[in-house]
Amino acid sequence: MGVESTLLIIKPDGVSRGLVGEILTRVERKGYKIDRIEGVTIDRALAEKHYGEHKGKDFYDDLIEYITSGMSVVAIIRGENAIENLRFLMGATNPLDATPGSIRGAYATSVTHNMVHGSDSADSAAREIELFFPESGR
Ligand code: IDP
Ligand code: MG
Repeated sequence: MGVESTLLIIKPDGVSRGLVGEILTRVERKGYKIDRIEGVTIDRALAEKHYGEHKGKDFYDDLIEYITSGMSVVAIIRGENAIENLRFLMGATNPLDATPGSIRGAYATSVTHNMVHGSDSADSAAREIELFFPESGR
């Protein structure tokens, strides 16, 4: 609650489909600020740290393959209740469950390729921001 920072990732399909501007526009129009942003091809080591909680699950290998498959855009997003609200803007993990007005509901077609990532808690946000922007000084 209050003013929070969270990590947004526009996954490789979002970048390759040319939806970076569309997604950032939604985030900015909601009222959030982009504190840091960069394009990066996530390597395997970073992907495994970021998604460590999912190691051993049946979709893990596909997930690592997907997130390392091309350039992503990673950003620190800041504002009121940013963590929960950004996930609300993104919609449910499975685009079939996401409302059509959400990012996943509007643009994504499968739970594997679901376009965006947002930190799911204050602890996750701190950990993920440190992972992708170690110099950010939190
Ligand atoms: P989240 O991205 O909404 O937080 P998580 O459960 O943390 O969802 O899963 C991380 C990512 O792993 C998802 O965004 C999606 O890309 C992938 N994923 C999650 N569940 C499945 C599944 O059941 N099948 C295939 N991929 C999945
Ligand atoms: Mg998650």
